[in-house]
Amino acid sequence: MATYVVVGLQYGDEGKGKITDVLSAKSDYVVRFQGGDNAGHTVYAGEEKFVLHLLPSGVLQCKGKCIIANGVVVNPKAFLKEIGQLEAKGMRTDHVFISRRAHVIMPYHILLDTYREEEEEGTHIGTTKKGIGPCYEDKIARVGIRMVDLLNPEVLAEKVRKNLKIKNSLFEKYFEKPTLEYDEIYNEFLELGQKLKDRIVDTEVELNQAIHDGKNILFEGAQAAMLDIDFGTYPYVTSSSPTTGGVCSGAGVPPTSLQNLIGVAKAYTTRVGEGPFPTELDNELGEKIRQIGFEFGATTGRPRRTGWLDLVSLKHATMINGINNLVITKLDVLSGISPIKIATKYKTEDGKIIDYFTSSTTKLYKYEPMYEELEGWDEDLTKVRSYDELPENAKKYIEFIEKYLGINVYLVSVGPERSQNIIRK
Ligand code: 2SA
Ligand code: GDP
Ligand code: MG
Repeated sequence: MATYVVVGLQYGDEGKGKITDVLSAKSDYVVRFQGGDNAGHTVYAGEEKFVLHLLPSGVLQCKGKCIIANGVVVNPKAFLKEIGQLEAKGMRTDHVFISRRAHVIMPYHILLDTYREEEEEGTHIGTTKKGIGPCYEDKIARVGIRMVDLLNPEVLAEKVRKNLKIKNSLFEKYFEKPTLEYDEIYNEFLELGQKLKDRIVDTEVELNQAIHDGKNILFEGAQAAMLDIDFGTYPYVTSSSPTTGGVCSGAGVPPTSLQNLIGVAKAYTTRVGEGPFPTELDNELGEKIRQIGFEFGATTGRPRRTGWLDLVSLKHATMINGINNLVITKLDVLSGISPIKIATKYKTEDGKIIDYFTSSTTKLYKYEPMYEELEGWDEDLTKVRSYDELPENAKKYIEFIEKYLGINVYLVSVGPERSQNIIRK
């Protein structure tokens, strides 16, 4: 048996989709364990570009099964749309299954998410407005609708009625917005359940059997450690656990079954949405990185904020995740930039020098990153395929990261395509 977990170590968009796609060619299972269609995972297959949102990025290459496990929140309409898009391109989708336990994103979740973001006095998180937070709220409040409920007309009717009573009152009285019609929602979701019924299964049973049978399983994280509901920059986070710990509860597999914990980090940092970003480059250089790295939201198209690599936050992320294999992506984007800065410490508001991350988001806004400067390189890296061929300064950059984190970089990505990888022996 071999199990692999691919997680993001920064604020998302590290290139997890590309890495998952590459690894999935040898997988019997590729599993999403948290998040929903807020994710945007880009995969280039030859000339063709795919952006996966809810479906595992292994869907293109995996010869086995693709699983959307219990920890994911599922918008059935988004699911069918994505399936339809793949089928229109002649891709196979009969190997995609959803957990009976996964919670359903309902229209009122999307509206709540949207209205909150639009509220003048609210805390603007900069969400993707896909209803992710409100759906997880209902799950925790034990009033959520699960995939299995779509297959039971009586249960669905009761749950929709109860939820609408509360949500409609909120829409009407608090947000001063139109209310939703029961019949429309009930009928629509009953029909969606019928369309999906052959794909709704007990995924935890199958996954544990697969572990027992020694299959290759790849767990694919969405978002990233610094957006984790517990360990990220709360409240500017997503509402799930995108860390390796989230795999166990999000897919129903035991911690002892997780072997290769692969952390993906960009050679610099990006963040989309609100929240602290100590190494942000809100200037011309930041704009240059945005253009060269094509840093725009894969789901919403929003420009991503850009900045230097932050090893203090990366160390926090590798610690929480227990990462034993590191992947550095987008090294090619740094060609032509010199010097390159890397944050290794923070200066607190009272002048103290620290090298650990803080739980206080308010304080983090006031921390100043302290940088080491490394000389850059001018060479184009996109055709480099072996570590030895990299310019000396690019190697020094990689080795600086390895030394600070105490973890080996086993793959360096130098372009968006499947073949643009340097694998360290
Ligand atoms: P949400 O929608 O409730 O999960 O938003 C909460 C925060 O989580 C961030 N978030 C993301 N950050 C990076 N990438 C994501 N996926 C898309 C992409 C984003 C896009 O791949 O580019 O297209 O804008 C993603 N999904 C959620 C979000 O920005 C909030 O900070
Ligand atoms: P994910 O959410 O972590 O899967 O990442 P996204 O797909 O949202 O964003 C990563 C972007 O970088 C995508 O447009 C990828 O095609 C692209 N990408 C991935 N790896 C590399 C790389 O090594 N170099 C360059 N230039 N682009 C890359
Ligand atoms: Mg993304």
